[in-house]
Amino acid sequence: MKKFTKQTYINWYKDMLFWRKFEDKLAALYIQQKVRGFLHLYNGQEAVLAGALHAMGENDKMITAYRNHVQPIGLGVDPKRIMAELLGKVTGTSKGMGGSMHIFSPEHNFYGGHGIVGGQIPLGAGLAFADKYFNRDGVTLTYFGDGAARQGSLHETFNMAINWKLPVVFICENNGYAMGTSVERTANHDEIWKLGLGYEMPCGPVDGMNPMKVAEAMHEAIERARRGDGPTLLDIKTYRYRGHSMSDAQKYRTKNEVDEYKKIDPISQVLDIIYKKKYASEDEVKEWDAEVKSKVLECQKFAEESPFPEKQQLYDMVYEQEDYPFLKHR
Ligand SMILES: Cc1ncc(C[n+]2csc(CCOP(=O)(O)OP(=O)(O)O)c2C)c(N)n1
Ligand SMILES: [Mg+2]
Repeated sequence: MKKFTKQTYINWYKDMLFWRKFEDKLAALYIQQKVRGFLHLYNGQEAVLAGALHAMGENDKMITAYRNHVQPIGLGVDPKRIMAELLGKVTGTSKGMGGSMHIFSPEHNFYGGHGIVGGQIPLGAGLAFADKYFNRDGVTLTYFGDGAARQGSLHETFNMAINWKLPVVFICENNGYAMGTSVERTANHDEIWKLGLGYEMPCGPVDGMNPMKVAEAMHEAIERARRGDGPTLLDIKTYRYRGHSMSDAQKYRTKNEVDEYKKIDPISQVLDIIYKKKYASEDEVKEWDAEVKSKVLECQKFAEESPFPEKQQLYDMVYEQEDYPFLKHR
């Protein structure tokens, strides 16, 4: 695996801070009703992405659910286009037609952005099947939540993926809750990684607040998939600081619980290493913080100044079959 160097920690700090501030801005824009519909934020879970990116290869892909704004940024999509998408603007990644839950950019190996809980699990295996079938070097990182882990399609997918040794890594981003339902309440035991055992699929728990631990586990799983030994299930234990979506009164947990997780926040963990190893001074860190702030403002400016799509675009984006029987073509 690539070593963890001074640059790794600096990049992790800047990237994770940018993702968090980018989403804090989205939350503010949501309250101003500039972002409409749903908005599910990633705050707290950043180490899961930072660690994965460290271990991924050039042709590896990512697919996830609706908590999907920062992964494409990590894969190289221009964050201005993502903010524009959330504001419904024509300059967005899907010309403003997808919105918060449907960021998509196959050019950057990012396959969404899915609103149906667990719906992306079989799709991830499908992407991996295509890579195997066409002899392409590529591993698909298939993310889903702890709630999605209770969907039946997960079992059908696990069975096929291990039977055909597909190049896929199944990543349960276990943030403890599915909306307001805790993991403990959804099954007889709460160790989601054990779901792999019934399929003899390599599996295990991972500390999801620490990007180094995530990178190590991802590296092992990705390399296993790449050499043809099939899937792995990682149960990455993480936490979201904000509610499930913007409309969540959070009655199912205490403020104290949230504060306990903030003590092991991934961004502060990385900053501690930077200071301990004397990779940067406080003044340098302040400069990075200012850079992040102005990058977020640039995204906001771009998104707010971009136009909404023309009404005609609605018709350009609808599937239409001119000779479809029974319906009179318009
Ligand atoms: C098939 C389906 N059932 C229910 C919902 C409503 N719903 C949206 S998110 C969610 C919770 C999912 O929780 P989890 O998989 O843990 O992901 P997290 O939000 O914690 O990232 C539910 C039940 C849905 N979108 N799709
Ligand atoms: Mg969850």
